[in-house]
Amino acid sequence: MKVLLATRNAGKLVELQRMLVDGPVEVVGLADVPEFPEAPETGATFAENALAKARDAAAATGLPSVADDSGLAVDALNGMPGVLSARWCGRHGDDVANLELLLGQLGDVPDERRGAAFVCAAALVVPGGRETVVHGEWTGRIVRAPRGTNGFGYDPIFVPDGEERTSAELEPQEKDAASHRGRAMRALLPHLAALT
Ligand code: ITT
Repeated sequence: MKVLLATRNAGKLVELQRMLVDGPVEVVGLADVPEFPEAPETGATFAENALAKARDAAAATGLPSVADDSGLAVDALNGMPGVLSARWCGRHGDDVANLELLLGQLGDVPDERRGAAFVCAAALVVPGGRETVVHGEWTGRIVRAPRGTNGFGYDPIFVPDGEERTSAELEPQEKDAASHRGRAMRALLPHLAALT
């Protein structure tokens, strides 16, 4: 059974493929299917956006589709950038500008008030069938300067609880074992297995 990973974010795609490579289904990316228009991300929640993206992909391709909507919720910014994480600086997908803006907004906020969480909602939509949404969260804090080259997005400024390294300094397997996306994908696995 083929399942489409409906993301245009290269960093996410690498992680999703890595997590599902030994899973119960064969995963394909958007590069393997005919192009279709990108769904606008207008939802107020990660779950709404993930479902909208997975529904669009399933309708356009006829394949069971998985979409991930994720972001960083920063305590001192009342949970922002949240669903706006990919375009916090005003340009979609400019990871460096997003991260620099966020660091500037936090400024000198003391360590004890630099708490944050990565959040992931993952949706699985089967054409004409079931819709499933699962969640994963990864708590930690925001450091004062970026460190590390692994991962993508806000990884260089996020230190997970119990760690001194940023998530961009973790090995890929270490990130997957603890991350919001890893948790969500492990929750999705039984639903993927049920497709076969
Ligand atoms: P698709 O909708 O095509 O999947 P997107 O980049 O638009 O791609 P989102 O709207 O879900 O996806 O944005 C997620 C943003 O949150 C992403 O651009 C990163 O900046 C950030 N993010 C999510 N997961 C992350 C992770 O594991 N590490 C670092 N940053 C992450």
